[in-house]
Amino acid sequence: MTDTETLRAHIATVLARARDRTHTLTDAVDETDLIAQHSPLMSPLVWDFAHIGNQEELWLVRDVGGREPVRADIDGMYDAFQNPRRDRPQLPLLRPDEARDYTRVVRDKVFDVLEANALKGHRLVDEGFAFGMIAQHEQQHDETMLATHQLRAGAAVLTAPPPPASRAPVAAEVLIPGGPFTMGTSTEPWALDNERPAHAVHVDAFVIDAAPVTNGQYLGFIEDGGYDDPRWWSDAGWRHRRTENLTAPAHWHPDPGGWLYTRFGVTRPLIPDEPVVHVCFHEARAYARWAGKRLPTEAEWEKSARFDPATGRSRRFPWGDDEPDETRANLGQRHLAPAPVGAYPRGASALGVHQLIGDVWEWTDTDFHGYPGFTAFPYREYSEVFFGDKYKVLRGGSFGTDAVACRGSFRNWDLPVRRQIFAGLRCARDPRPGEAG
Ligand code: AVJ
Ligand code: FE
Repeated sequence: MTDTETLRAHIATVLARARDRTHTLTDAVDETDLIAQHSPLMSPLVWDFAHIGNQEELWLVRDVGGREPVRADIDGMYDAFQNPRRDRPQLPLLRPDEARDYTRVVRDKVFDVLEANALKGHRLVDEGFAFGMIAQHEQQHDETMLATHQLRAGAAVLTAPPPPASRAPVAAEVLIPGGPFTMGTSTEPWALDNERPAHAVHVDAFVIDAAPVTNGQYLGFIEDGGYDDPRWWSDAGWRHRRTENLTAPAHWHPDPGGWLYTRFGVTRPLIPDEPVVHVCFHEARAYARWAGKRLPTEAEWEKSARFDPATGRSRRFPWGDDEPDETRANLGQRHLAPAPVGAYPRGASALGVHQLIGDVWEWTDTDFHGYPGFTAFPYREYSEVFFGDKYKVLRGGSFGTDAVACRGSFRNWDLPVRRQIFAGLRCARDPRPGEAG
């Protein structure tokens, strides 16, 4: 096979994987459930479904393919900026069967375009970028739809085997040496605009947790009265904790026998060594303060994940440059839960930090900004319009993130009050005197 044929086959595989997942998420519930709004924070599932098709039509059928529109009349309805999530149920949306037909018609045309395209000669198609961007877009909405499933009431409809039960020993913390490292990328072909360009960043020596904070550790914060002690919270965080009356992560329920939690319609006792999930930035920050630590900066997180002290290079993933597989990371909704600490020793970074990729998104202490030399590509509304001090960066991906939309340089962001996403944390701290060698 030529390189172009190999790339086409790869694109076909990731597009098909995304569509299979979209169907898993939408076939699992009935028509009423697809149209319903399960939370004002989320779209009806059927909006995500048709929006996936509409973005694919805009970029791959019309722009890359130069073909006639399939449904130009629905562009406005599926433009996320014209329609806030809470208003989407009121739109005259495509019915579930129409959304299914529409996305299939678009996909058939995309395969046609893919066959005809040289995948080089223009920045949008070089190395299949636009196709990779659209596969990532569908997977991002699939993760959002999975979060909608977590918010919907009723019996369980999704199934998956549990994450690996193995628990390799993991140190408590790892010292990361001070010095420069390369942050971001200029070579990763499907990296999105906000991951670019590669640039040198100096980071002072710091200490980072070797694993995400677990339910058991987080319970220590709760039992110590952490939710009632303003010392651990920022002013904005404390105000938010009071207005929303936060007392525990979302989906936790106190029970005479201990805490229970509900996940995708099933209620169980907490697993103590499973990473905590469904905490907002304010809770993550308060936990870190209580623990005598802080959240890592985004640069610290990325250095922990990518820096190889033997070569001075930044790797694509913690374990090296090879694509993720099921022995390295808990990704892609393969399991419907984060894996216990120690489940992925083969996924550890060069410096011995575990479970950076997959399991839970990790809140960082950094606002979402463009890197030096950032240019919006191919559209400002992907990243640039969110830059500023309102959004916090999250890193690493969750069990609901597909491998195509996850790498050491990948950046996610959300408001500091959001906790419907699959977000947890790990802590960092400054070295103690003498500790940094
Ligand atoms: C990168 C996850 C914040 O879902 O809002 C989907 C991804 N952008 N459609 C989001 C996205 C446009 C985005 N996040
Ligand atoms: Fe979108």
